[in-house]
Amino acid sequence: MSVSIRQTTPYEGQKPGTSGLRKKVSVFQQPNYLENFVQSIFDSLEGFQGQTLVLGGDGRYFNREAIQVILKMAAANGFGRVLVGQGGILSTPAVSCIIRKYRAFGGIVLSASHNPGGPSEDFGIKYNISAGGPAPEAVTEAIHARSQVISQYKILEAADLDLDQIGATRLGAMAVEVIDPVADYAELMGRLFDFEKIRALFAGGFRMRFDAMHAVTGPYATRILEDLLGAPKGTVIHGTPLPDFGGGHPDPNLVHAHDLVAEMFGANAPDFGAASDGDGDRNMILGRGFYVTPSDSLAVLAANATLAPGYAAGLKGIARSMPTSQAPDRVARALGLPCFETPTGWKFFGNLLDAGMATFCGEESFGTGSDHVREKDGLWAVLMWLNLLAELKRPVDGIVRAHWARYGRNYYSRHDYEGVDSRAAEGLMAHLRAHLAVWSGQSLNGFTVAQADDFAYTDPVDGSISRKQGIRVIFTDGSRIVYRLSGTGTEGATLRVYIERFEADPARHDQDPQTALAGLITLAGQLAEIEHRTGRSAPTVIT
Ligand code: VG1
Ligand code: CO
Repeated sequence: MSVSIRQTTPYEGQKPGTSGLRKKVSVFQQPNYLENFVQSIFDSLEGFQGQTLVLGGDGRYFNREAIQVILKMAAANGFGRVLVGQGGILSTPAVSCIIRKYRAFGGIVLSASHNPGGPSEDFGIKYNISAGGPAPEAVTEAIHARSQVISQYKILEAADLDLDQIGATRLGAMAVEVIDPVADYAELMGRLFDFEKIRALFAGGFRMRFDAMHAVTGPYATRILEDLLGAPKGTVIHGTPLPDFGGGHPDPNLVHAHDLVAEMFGANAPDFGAASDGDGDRNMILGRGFYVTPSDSLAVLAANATLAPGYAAGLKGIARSMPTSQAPDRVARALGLPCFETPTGWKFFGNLLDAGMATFCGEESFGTGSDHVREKDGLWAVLMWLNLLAELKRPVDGIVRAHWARYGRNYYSRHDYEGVDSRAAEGLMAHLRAHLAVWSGQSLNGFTVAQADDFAYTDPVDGSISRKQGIRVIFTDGSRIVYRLSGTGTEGATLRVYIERFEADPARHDQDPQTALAGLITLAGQLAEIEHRTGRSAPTVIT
């Protein structure tokens, strides 16, 4: 087997977004497109000779082909060993877990997360650092810069490897270990949660449905919930990862997890429902006829964290992304914990977790996690909820209502306008930026603006500054409207509008969020001239 140095020319726009490089499969299938990006990753790193790389993906279309290419390139570039998930499967949190456990140099995750898969859908690639988390901005910028000047890449001339047999093999001088994708992750979960108590819960007749959405969590959920915790067979639905996710969006929200939602809001609903996304880092939590917003979920988990053995000593702090509701802040205040507000994207939590400044983190976009890994973790959140349910012996809605009664309710909703013309979206953001100073201090439709700005974040650990992370209009009663453009889409632009209002009075905790937020929703449309600028009279997705 010999190493080839192949000549190549750069592709424009190999720029990682909120979470790696995401493009249509057809873009990745262009000659050298994947190779250029992988070589740009390796060229941006130092000191990996002889070290370990973790490699796996969510099983979507092009996953296996990409893994074969990356294995040969890792060998040619001098990695000592690659740990690759059987069948090319590893969830994002499992990659993070395995990097940390085996002290790997880093990892590569192949996924476009919640975006659809298939020949005409999306693919993605993301590099994770030795701490287990997504590469920080300095690294992703270096990768992008490299991709714009790349002229050659290295690859081993070798036959494809069998990814389906667990065991050790070699690719030139590099060791390749095909590993059980679930084992290390399941072992970690067993150390954080009281599996005995959860087993007893299921043995007592507690019923759950977990929708893996034909994505990566199928094998994880089946092993952990059904095999280890004794949930009845069939608890996990859509449990086989498919290259096209069965034609659906593997996005765990009220719109895309429709089968689960129908069951949880129908007659004879199970006690607990949950779903995860393409790569297993997101979660949606449902009770019987009840939806828990991700922001509330983070707040409830933080408030009850000490019930799980892994967090019995208490939390060091809580961190949430800026657009996430302020419900977790109220818990932090009550517990006397520091609370951090970071830009959107899990990479911003890494330093806080490494420095021991935060233990739980979350995003409104169905992301929850802790310092056990450096990614958000869908099944972790589900197990954390199961542990609470086993301890509190109350239904999901009862737990959340009691939480609101104690802390107040942060009504919250996100309105997405997908596939908007990119120039119109840029224009809308520019319009908002131009008006920030004008709106400050003004009363708009009866809401008085306390502060209007473009969110900038200074990392408290390394002092790095990230600017232009979203427009915030904050009102004197703590209500907020936030606008930002998605960094994960592959078609046109997606405008996200986040709306939040606090309600202290328990007598008013039973409203529909869209009704409770109606005044702010109208104002959000007016301030950004959404209909005029995008031609859209309603959002595509409301969560
Ligand atoms: C979205 C979410 C963000 C999340 C990111 C990656 O980003 O809003 O909170 O971190 O997806 O999640 P954006 O830029 O489209 O708003 V995942 O599960 O796709 O890795
Ligand atoms: Co994801």
